[in-house]
Amino acid sequence: MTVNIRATEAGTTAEPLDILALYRTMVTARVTNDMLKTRKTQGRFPFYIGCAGHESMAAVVAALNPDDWMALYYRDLAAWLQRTGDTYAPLREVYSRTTGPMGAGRNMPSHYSSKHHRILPTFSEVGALAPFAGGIGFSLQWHKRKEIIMFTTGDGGAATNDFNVLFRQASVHKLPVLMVVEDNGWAITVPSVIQWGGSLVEWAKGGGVYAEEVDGTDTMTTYEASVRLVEHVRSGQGPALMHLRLGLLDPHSSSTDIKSYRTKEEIEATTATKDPVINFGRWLVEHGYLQEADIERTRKEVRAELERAESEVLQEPEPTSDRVKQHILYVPEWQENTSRGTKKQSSMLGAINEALVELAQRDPGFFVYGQDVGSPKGGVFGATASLVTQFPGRAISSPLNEQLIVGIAAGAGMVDGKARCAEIQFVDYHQSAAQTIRMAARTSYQSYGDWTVPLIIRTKSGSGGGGPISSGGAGGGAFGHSNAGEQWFTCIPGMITICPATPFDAKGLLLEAARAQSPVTFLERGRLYRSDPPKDSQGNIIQAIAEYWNVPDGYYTLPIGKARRLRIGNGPSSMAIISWGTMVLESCTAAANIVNRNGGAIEVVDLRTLSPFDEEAVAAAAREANRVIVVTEEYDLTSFGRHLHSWLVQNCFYDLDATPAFISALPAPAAPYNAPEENAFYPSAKTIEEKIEELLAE
Ligand SMILES: Cc1ncc(C[n+]2csc(CCOP(=O)(O)OP(=O)(O)O)c2C)c(N)n1
Repeated sequence: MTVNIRATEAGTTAEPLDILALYRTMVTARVTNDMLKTRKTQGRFPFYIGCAGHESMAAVVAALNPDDWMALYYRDLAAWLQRTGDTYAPLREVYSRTTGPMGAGRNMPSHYSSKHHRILPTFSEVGALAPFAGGIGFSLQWHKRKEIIMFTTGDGGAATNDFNVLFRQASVHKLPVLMVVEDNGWAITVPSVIQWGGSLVEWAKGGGVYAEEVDGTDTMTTYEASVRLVEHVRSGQGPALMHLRLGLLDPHSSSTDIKSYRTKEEIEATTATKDPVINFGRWLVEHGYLQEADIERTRKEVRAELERAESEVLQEPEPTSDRVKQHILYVPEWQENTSRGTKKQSSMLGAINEALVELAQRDPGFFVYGQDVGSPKGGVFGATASLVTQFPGRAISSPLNEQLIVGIAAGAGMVDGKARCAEIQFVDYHQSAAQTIRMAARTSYQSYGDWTVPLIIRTKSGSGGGGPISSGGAGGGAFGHSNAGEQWFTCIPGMITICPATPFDAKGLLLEAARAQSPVTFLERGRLYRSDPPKDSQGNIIQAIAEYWNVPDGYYTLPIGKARRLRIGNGPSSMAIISWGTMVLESCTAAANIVNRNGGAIEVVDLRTLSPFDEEAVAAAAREANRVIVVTEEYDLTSFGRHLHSWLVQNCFYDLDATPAFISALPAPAAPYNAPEENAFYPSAKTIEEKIEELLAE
């Protein structure tokens, strides 16, 4: 029987509600839950987290259109079933079958995910999908699409930074986002009064968001409220928040003993009054849609169907260990791509401006999002100045919140399958976005390649303004403005990290980064933005690298993961210096000074891409020179430079005539502001020169 509940609502485009199908979906969720709970206690799999008490979420999903986007959390089995109708999927995931659509058996059960059904990949980190959901909403609005996104979380989840970021993304930009807080009264053992002060609804309204408190134990009330809220969002009036009151009928998860933190009376009262499946069944009988006997008959039918499905699923293949490295990283396959444009002398900042304009020209969906980037100044460093003039609206100024920025670009990339660019003003300030960045990089692995997060994070990094360190004071960036940054990104599986040293490489690599399906961190060294090519101590420009200050007009790309090998001097190299960014310029100066004095040649390997780095080039350089120095601007603690040094020892030991040397900044938080301490903090051409002399003498 179909009840066209929304037919009376003027202007609605939604499908009429099939009330009995909705009930059956809720029963299916509950019966699946009860069956899997038992299977867990029988030791059939390691973990289960259930949905009992949250089945009315099916009614919220019924108020959405099938092409709307959803970011669910682990209690949303009913929402999953209402959208997909796929009763096999929860069984496939719980039994880790390769046929599982949420991660091919790779993730814990109840982590809903399906690109096909527009369900974002649920993370175990509570609330972590929220900033991505804001990015999805941003993209839908940008493309003037009719779909909306629903984000769900528990009452505990409402307290996370991530959720508060989504709230701000949605309210500031008036995004088409429905936020549903499924308040079952508990976050493991903590009651929901601990999660926020006052009223959630009033809090939302104060931020300019339409909000309602809804009784989620009553399915028809939930459905009607959902229709109202969804229509508000779809009409373009901005986001809405639903505070959905529910009861938690089971323990938090299979790992929790419910009686250890909830009283017998409270559990009994919750069971008696807050069961949405029982309440809805009663309502259907009272209103003549079902007979009393239909309740038990439905349950039995569903149970029989699920047992049949389970026996089929148990015949399906299990993952094998040989796939453990699949879907970690997607480096684009480079195609030789030489620009026919005229070459001109350019700064790195000019080259970055050009690359961003090229991207905007080629892709109408490309934008840069970050603090100040939409101002005529083009961000504090001027990297988006050309974009602002030539493509107004494609450089968009954001609120001051780095997690918010990354979430917008990451989510938007998930809609389009193409990288959008987040600008983080100084790499030191990426820290509030660290979780979102890590999740973005994990997504393809977790979802077994179903979802990817194409994303570029451009950020100023390393020592402050001016030219290379040897040309003067290091810049006064001090705390908060001068961290190298690669130590924070090269340790993230699934992340590409690039750090160019020259304008030519900066443009070509930035254009290639936009082709990647894995997120890319693009470290722009502040000292290189306006730097000239490096010189030796006699003031001669070092030709081996100077040519890369000539930048062609138009589009060209350079390969990710390939180093540039620079030979300073003539003949076989007596030393290989491995570096990147500003330290390439310092290394070239040091090498030129030595070669001027001693003759011969020294090779400077400019890694360009730090992760994945060019192992072949590094090994070849070590094999030829038999002596190696790694030079990094990072502080001397666990760092990318240390990793590279250790890699050399492990892989090139028998090619080396001396212990590989390591040069870095000091093990201090950052370079101090005053010049004497600052200069003592960073390595410079002088430090490198001394080390070369020392190592050559060994
Ligand atoms: C960021 C984060 N912190 C802690 C945890 C551990 N944890 C898992 S579920 C949970 C409680 C979540 O409560 P709530 O959002 O109210 O959802 P409920 O389980 O009650 O439905 C906690 C603390 C986590 N997964 N993620």
